[in-house]
Amino acid sequence: MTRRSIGIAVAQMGPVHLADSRATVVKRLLEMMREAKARQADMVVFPELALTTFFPRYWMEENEARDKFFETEMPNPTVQPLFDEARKLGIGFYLGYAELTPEGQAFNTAVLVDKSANIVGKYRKIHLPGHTDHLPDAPFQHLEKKFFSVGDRGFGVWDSMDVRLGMCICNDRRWPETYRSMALQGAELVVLGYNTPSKNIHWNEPTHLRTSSHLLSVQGNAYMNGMWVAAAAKCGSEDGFHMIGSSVIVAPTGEIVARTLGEEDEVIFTKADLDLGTEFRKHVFNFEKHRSPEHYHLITERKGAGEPLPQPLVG
Ligand code: CDT
Repeated sequence: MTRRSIGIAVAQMGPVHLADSRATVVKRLLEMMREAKARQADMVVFPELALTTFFPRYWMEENEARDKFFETEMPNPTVQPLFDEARKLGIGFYLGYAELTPEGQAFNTAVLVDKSANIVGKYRKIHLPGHTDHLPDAPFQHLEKKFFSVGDRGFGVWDSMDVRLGMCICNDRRWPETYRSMALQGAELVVLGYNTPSKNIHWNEPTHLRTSSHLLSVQGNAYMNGMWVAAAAKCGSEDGFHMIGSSVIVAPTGEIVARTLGEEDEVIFTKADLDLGTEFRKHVFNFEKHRSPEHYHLITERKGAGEPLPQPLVG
């Protein structure tokens, strides 16, 4: 019997510098989209905030950030060639960008575009890392909490390109709730983009841990939810600020089946066997059979850690 599969490509991006125009970036994305299609991809995953440098590292007022780095329309004339090429080639994509709504709300957003170049899904990042104040002694800032509002759409899934898929963005990938919320809606694949600085500005975290914790997060959550995960980095040194690469495609086994080698623009591909996920969700992670939500109430009742729950006396 033929097994269900989807061709997934991840298009990692090397650095985008402050001086790089959106048009130059779109050219790079187009080139990788064509390569993805040539390798039989049904869809290609681009990074978080793919169209510009990772601007939350710079201190500035909101208005300046909005003028320089946000999109008020998607698609817009600069990004339109990507939509046109997707329609021509018959390939879907995930694209992360900074969204400014007509009402003036700012989000760290990703869209899911199908093979006819229709936007079929939109996700707004929920787990925003960083801070709102200026940290003059830090080597750089991480101002996502200043520039963006927390996403207002929850964790959705979409049936598109013959797969049920969900989206998240960067820091979301470190939180188990992200994947479980989508797995409980039957997600077979989660796609995401990220910009992860190799230095932690809050403590002296050894650099190698930045990559290993990224991999642990996506591999562990892929396995524990019986799903495929495809993660695309923007990486390398943007105007001297280095970010990790290691874009990956992870199977429901938790194993990495494709990983980038370098820190430049690079496409990786796999033909993902969707029935493999079904096996995991039928057996070890059969939610219906084995989950006990009556014991999980603290997960939605509490935000931070609190007092222990009263326990019956031993015996
Ligand atoms: N872009 C983004 O969300 N980056 C974060 C940095 C975390 S710093 C503790 C990430 O999770 O990769």
